[in-house]
Amino acid sequence: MFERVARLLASSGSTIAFTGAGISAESGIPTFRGKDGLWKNYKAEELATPEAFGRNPKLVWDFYRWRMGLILKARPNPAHYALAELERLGILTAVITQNVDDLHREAGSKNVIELHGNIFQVRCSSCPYREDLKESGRLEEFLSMKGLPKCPECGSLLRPDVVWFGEALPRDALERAFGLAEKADIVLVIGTSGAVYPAAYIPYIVNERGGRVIEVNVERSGITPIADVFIRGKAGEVLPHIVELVREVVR
Ligand code: BJW
Ligand code: ZN
Repeated sequence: MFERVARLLASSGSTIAFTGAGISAESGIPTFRGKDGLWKNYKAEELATPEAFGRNPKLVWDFYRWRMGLILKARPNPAHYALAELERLGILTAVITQNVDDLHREAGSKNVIELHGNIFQVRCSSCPYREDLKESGRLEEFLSMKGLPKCPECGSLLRPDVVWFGEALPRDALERAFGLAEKADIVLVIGTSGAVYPAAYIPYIVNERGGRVIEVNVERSGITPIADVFIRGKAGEVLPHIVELVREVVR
C-alpha cells in the first residue's frame, strides 16, 4: 500500500494536502472531537461562535489565551516536516489547513492556505483593525493580560482572527483552496474528522473531478467513504515513511 501511494505521488502533476487538528496532535495540541478532543470539556457553542463572544468575551479569551500558550510551546512534528519536504520535491502544490497553529509554515511549507484563520492574529470586533501578534511583538503582553484586549483605533473589543461557527471563511483562501481542489489529481487528507463545512468539501471536489483521495487518520472519518486509499495510523509515523519511499521513486 505504501509503495502504491509513493508511486502515485511521484507521478502526480498536482497534489494538495488537506489537514486538520490530527496532524498537530503529536505536537501536543489537543484535537476538537474524539476521545481526547477539546470539546469533551468545552462546549463548542459556548466558545467558538460570535454569540458566545458577545455573551461572555472573558470566557472565550481565556480559552484562546490558554490555547495560544500551548501552541506557542508546540513544535512541528515529523508529519509537518514531511509535507514541507513533499513541496520541496515539487510534488505538493499547497497545504490547505483548517488549523490555526502556524506549524506548517514553521516546518518550512511555503504555500499554506489557512481556512480557519490564525490564532496569533487578532482583529477588531467593530472596525477593520488587524494585528499579527508575532509581528507586533505583543504576544507576551496578550498572554499575561488579565482584562480584555481593546482596539487601539476605536476602543472596541479585539477578538481572535479565527473563523467561528456561522461565520464566513476568508474569501480569498476559500477561493484559492477550491480552485486548487478542482485541478488536483491527488488530495492527501490528514488528521481531520471531515465534519466541518465548507472546508470538508475539498476532498469531495477532488473526488468528483476524478482525482484520488488518499487519507491518513488514526480512525475512520467523514471523508473515508470516498477515500481511494485509507491508511490507518499516526500522521507523524505514516507521512515520513511515505516521503522516504517517494524519494526512492523520484531518485
Ligand atoms: C489523527 C491523529 C494522528 C487524531 N494522526 N490523525 C454544510 C453542511 C453541514 C453544515 C454546514 C454546511 N455549511 C456550513 C455548515 C455549518 C457549520 C458546520 O460545518 N457545522 C458542522 C459541524 C455540522 N460551518 C460553519 O459554520 C462554517 N461557516 C459557514 O459555513 O459560514 C457560512 C456563511 C457564509 C457567508 C456568510 C456567513 C456565513 C465555519 C466553520 C468554522 C469552524 N471553526 C473551528 C474553530 C476554529 C478556531 C479555533 O481553532 O478555535 O475550526 S471549529 C473546529 O473544527 C476548528 C477545526 O478547524 C474544525 C475541523 O476540525 P478537525 O480539524 O477536523 O478536528 P477534529 O478534532 O474534528 O478531528 C481530528 C481528527 O484527527 C480525527 O479524525 C482523529 O481521528 C484524527 N487524529 N490524532 C492522524 N496522530
Ligand atoms: Zn476597532
